[in-house]
Amino acid sequence: MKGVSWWQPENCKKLRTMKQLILFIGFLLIILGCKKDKEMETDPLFVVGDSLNKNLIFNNLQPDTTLWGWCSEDKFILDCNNDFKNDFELSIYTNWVQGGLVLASSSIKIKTLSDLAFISIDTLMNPKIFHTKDTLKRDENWADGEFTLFRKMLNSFVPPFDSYTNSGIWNNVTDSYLGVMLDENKLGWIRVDIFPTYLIIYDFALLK
Ligand SMILES: [Ca+2]
Repeated sequence: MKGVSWWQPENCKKLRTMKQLILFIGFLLIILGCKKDKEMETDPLFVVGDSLNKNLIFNNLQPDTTLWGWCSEDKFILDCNNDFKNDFELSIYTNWVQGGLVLASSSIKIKTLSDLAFISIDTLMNPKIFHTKDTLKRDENWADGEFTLFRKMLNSFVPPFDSYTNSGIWNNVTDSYLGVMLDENKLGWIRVDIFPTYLIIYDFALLK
């Protein structure tokens, strides 16, 4: 009986199909491997305040921006990823009485300006305070909308008169960072000083 040769046309065709399948699987594995590497590259520990991070879009305000909001709202709008679309707004309004000698009220806020902008908040809806070298994670509590950083109100109507009621956790907080996120996964920060009657914005950054 004659042996069956592999080099019959039908078997050659099968061999070609198998080769193509192996090549395809190999190609698929390479693609998946690259994707995993990329995910690992873009998901490192994000260290707040690390302006040397090469994956950052870093905006250093020169000079630093101070907002007073003296008897009218003063605000600063941030475009963290430089795409000409507004992302966040910091604002202050202070109201003074008795010829500007006595503070009647002060309100300092941050708000998101786009659907894909979020602020890291604590369980009481206060924007969280971060310091240099803190780690910001994607699984923080994130929220959009308007949030009070600090509010101060003069009590003129019930005892004890002329006392102040404070709310918000950003009371005399210096060289600290707001944690922000854009486009659902791009982490960033805004570095500020917040005082009861003014605030200073130093720089802001966002992962590319
Ligand atoms: Ca933007």
